[in-house]
Amino acid sequence: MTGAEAMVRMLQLHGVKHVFGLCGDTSLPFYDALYRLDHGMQHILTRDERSAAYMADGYARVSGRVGVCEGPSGGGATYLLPGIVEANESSIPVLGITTDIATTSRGRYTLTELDQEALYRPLTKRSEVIDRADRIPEATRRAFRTMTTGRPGAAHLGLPFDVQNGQVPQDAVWGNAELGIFPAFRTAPEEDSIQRAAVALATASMPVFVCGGGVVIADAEEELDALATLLGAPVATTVSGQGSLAEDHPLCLGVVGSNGGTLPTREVLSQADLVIFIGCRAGSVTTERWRYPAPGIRVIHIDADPQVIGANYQTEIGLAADAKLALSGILSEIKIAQVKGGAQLVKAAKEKKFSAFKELAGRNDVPILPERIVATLQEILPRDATVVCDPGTPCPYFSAYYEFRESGRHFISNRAHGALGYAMAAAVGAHFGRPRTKTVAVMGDGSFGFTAGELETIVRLRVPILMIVISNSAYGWIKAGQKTGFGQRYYSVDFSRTEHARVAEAFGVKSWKVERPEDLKAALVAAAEHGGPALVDVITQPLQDAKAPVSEWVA
Ligand SMILES: Cc1ncc(C[n+]2csc(CCOP(=O)(O)OP(=O)(O)O)c2C)c(N)n1
Ligand SMILES: [Mg+2]
Repeated sequence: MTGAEAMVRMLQLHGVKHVFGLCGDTSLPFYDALYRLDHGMQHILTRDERSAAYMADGYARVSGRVGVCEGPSGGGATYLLPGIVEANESSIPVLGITTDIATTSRGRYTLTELDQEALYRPLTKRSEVIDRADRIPEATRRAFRTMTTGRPGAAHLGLPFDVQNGQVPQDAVWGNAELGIFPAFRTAPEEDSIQRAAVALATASMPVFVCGGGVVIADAEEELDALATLLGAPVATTVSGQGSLAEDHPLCLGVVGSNGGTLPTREVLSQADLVIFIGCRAGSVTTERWRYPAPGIRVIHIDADPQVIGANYQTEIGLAADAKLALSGILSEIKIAQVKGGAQLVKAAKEKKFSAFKELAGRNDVPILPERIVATLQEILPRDATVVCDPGTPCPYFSAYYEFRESGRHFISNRAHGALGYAMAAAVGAHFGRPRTKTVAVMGDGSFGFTAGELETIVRLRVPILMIVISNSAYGWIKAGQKTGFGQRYYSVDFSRTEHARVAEAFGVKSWKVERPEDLKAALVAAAEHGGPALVDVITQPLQDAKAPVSEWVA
């Protein structure tokens, strides 16, 4: 068979069902193989490779399967990059396939020539441009094994034109479907560290868990619930860690940190005498630049990546292991745990946080307050809805105030790099990954401008997502930074108002524009119940005037 055919078969053998991408000259043999072979995969044609990669990312986050995206040489390879970086840094397995000029055309000023392997190398767990057709199967197996084992992450495979047309022996084409699902080949912690962790947890007076994305990635929600409940210990999460525990669980404190954390949640963290980081890098946002928890606190750190442990906090007990295996190990070792008073602390903190929120959500201010949007969506969306948030207004507001009442991946935001223009495409991918639940994209108007062309894809494929635009005619987050840190010297942050609903309508999306708070609920209900793609443009209070849960501005 040809190299292109072998690539298609290798994807199929690893359980791939969806490929997001955009065509190009160097991709013609690959596309022809996709056309000719019976493989059961759906190709989702996008209007920008950036979107294709974000779709693959959103798909992987909700499905637990490797997301696959593809694009051609040159511009395709450079445009696919942002989504690959985000996925890699967020520990999400996304395979980026780029096609390339023929190996025989290298060094001759061939159109679109680029050192793709070098370009992707620092941004992926593995980058490989395959120079011989017969190496395609082995390189693909290596890519899947790399992406789904250890700390999950992205990989890149380059397919030169002549390699796609080369020959591959039939018997080389085999794969392991288990490597299409993550995490694969989980690693267990050492016996001794499990016992020490169990003793430390049982004897601490107020252990507090701080969970990053790793708990949901490892599917360790049940084990976490059991351990936290046994101990009576609060569970805080990072933005990416939402879903580690259902957010209405009596022990779930919600999001801590500078983006979505609030003073009452921070106070609970300050009461801890032992912090257990799980699948969490203890980075700048989660820890408010390494101030909360305070340095010097006793720390247990569980992470699949040993590099993370002890990087930011001196760590008493490190468990370089899969979160599910580590937590169940500790659970089986804890003898008599005295139930701590975590539930009371959590209850008091949440009451404080939500009473301030509810007051604002109930106001009839024009422009509409962000709190009103969050509260209305909380009221009308199904429990298991997936919400994808862009940076700007959406991320901190949903992180702080929207309660995801089912554990698992129901909240998605691109927290590694926070590039604008993520949510619409990631929501499309999330829909393909979990089509039976409602998927919602909440965008800033800045983000909408990055990604509007993808409305055509959404209409063509009739993707029934609900899109909400927070319209404030500004790069509000930066404007808020100029307000609080730079004496309100607003410089080059305002743009003109776009009629997002009319733009979407022109693409064929059913749309609403809402300016008055009393009209918000009816529009959101109608849009959520509309069977196809729907968009609600909400004229919203400028972020610099809002009481956003962003600690830099509160202080
Ligand atoms: C690609 C990219 N460029 C620049 C930034 C820096 N940035 C962070 S938030 C923000 C403003 C976001 O504006 P908008 O999407 O309108 O949301 P708002 O803050 O107004 O709610 C900018 C420019 C970024 N995150 N991503
Ligand atoms: Mg804006």
